Order: sequence, then C-alpha cells, then structure tokens
Amino acid sequence: MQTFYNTHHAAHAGQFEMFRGALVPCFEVPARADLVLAELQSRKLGVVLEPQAFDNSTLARIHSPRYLDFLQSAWTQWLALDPDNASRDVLPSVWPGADGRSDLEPTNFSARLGLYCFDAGTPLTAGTWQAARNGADCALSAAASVLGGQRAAFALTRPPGHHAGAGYFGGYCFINNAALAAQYLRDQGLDRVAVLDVDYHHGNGTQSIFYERADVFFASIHGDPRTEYPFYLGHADERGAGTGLGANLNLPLARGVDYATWSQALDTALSAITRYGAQALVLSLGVDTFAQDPISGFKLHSDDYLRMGERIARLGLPTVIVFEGGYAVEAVGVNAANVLQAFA
Ligand code: SP5
Ligand code: ZN
Repeated sequence: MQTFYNTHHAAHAGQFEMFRGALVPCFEVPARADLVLAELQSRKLGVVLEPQAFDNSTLARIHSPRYLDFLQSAWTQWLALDPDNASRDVLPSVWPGADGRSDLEPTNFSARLGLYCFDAGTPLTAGTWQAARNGADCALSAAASVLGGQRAAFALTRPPGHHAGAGYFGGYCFINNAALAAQYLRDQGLDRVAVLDVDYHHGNGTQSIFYERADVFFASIHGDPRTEYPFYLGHADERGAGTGLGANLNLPLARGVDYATWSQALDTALSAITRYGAQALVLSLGVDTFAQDPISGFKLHSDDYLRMGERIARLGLPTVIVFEGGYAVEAVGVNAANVLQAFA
C-alpha cells in the first residue's frame, strides 16, 4: 500500500489544551505520526511517498475562502498583537454563541478567532498551517493514487481532520482531510463515494460538510454524544437533510463497549455503504477506540484492529485511508499498522 507521509507534520506541535479550567499538555503530539511510520517501516508495509502539491483551489472545494485566509494568516496576526506571543499558542476565549452574528468579521483578532473554532482544546501554533496544508496534499495524493488504480492508499498525517468543518477548526483538526479526499474522488468522476469514520469521536465536521448531499454517504461509529466529545452532533436521528436525507448514518455506542459490540455497528455501517452503492471509500481511521486511550471510552484491543482491517477490506472498494485520532502513543503505531496490514 502506498503511504503518503506528511514530512511537515511536526511543525504543528501544540503545548496545552484547556481541560476543566486548566491548561493541560496536548494529547495530539507529533510522536503519534512518527510511531505509525516506524511501525509501517519495520513491518515493510508498502512504500512511503512524498505527496504531490495540490492547488489551494482544491482545498476551497471543501473549506470557505474566508476560513482558509484566516487559517493561513492567523499566526502572523497573533504575533502582530504582541511579539511575546511567539512563545504562546493561539487559543480562543470568546465565541458568538447561538445568537451572535457570524456573517460579520470583527476587526479584533480574538473575536475573529472565535468565529472560526468551536473549542478551547485545539491550539493553533506557528507551524499549524504548514502542517495542515501538507496533510491536505497527503489526503489528495492518496485519493489520486486510488483513482490511478491502487486498491488502497494511506494518508499518514497530523493534525487530524474530521472535526474541521467548512469554516471552522476544533477537536485538534484544522483541514478536513477525509472530506477533501471524498470531494476529489467526486470531482474526478466517481458518482457515489462513502466516508466511514471509525474514530472514537463523531466526525462532526465531515457530517456537516456532506449533510445535504446525496453524492457522499457518511457513516460514523462513535461514543454517544450525550456523554462524549464533540457532544452537539452525532446522534442516531441525524440522517441527512434535503437531497442528502438518508445519506448520513450515525451509530453512537455507550462508553465501555468492546469489539464484539463495536463490530456489529461496523457490519451495519458496511451494509449501508453497500446498499448505497459507493464506488470508493474514504476511511477516517482513528485508533482512539483502543482500551488504553487516555481520552476515550471504548475497549478495543490491538488484535481487534486486524479484524477491523479485514472486515473493511472485504467491502471490496478502492479505499483512501486517512489517519485521525489515537492518543495511547505507545500503541498507536501497532494499532494503525494492524488495520493497514490486515487490509493489504
Ligand atoms: C481527532 C480527535 O480524536 N479529536 C478529539 C478531540 C477531543 N478533545 C476533547 C478532549 C477532552 C480531554 N479529556 C481529558 C480527560 C483526561 N482524563
Ligand atoms: Zn477521536
């Protein structure tokens, strides 16, 4: 399998995220991607490639121009407030809320920041744009590889992407890599594409991007949003809207479930994708479903990722695999590589 590795990923290295009134060290750290790469190399799983460079207009197929402008210039604006900001990450402290206007862009940087993100857990740093932008190239290159006839390709990148919407970041995500890959498959001529999101957290960004569209089916298996992040989206009654009605499938599960239960939801998702008639699959591969994950609540074990990979491969679809979450750093390489090995 071809792996498109983001050689710039470590340019994004947040220091702290807000948790219960305190700044705690980030869970989403550069070592995550390095350890997946090391595991792929030690197992000699396929070939590691540099991505091709795609134009910004490809990113604008998913993200709003004003959001991309903000993301690209945010660090410079942050430094303009105070040169001492160079040693501090950007974190928001104010949001428009349900009744504030988001059609107007405030002049104040902090106010604009709140328009473009939804949590205080996602530090933006000096290298965030560079890392996320190169990650988009990895996802698009993996999609191009699959269009070129490869059975599967892997975008090994961070920061992750599935919480990022058309116009906002959050949940450690800035650019929605899976959505970009799915859109690219559509733009290059496939009529029906499915995104399967197996990260522990609901892929609210991906869902929102495709919610009113019938040409991209979104299925997600995740912790029940009544208790789990990102809380405000991911319920079973969210089935799509307008022409997209029926093209969104959420399978929330209670904290604590193991692979026996989880895999039943996987079967449900895969059957729905088959019924939908997808011509290609984008897999948002988070391995934060692992029992030892420090911020999640499912109980999957390392061997379960082999079964997961086998089962998804049996769908028989050309598949773009995009790396998302997984924070048990010492196991993230083994778990992700298990999915890929079993798939290949
Ligand atoms: C891509 C992805 O997996 N994003 C997840 C974002 C989760 N952010 C909220 C984390 C809440 C951390 N709770 C800490 C509990 C530690 N005991
Ligand atoms: Zn996650």
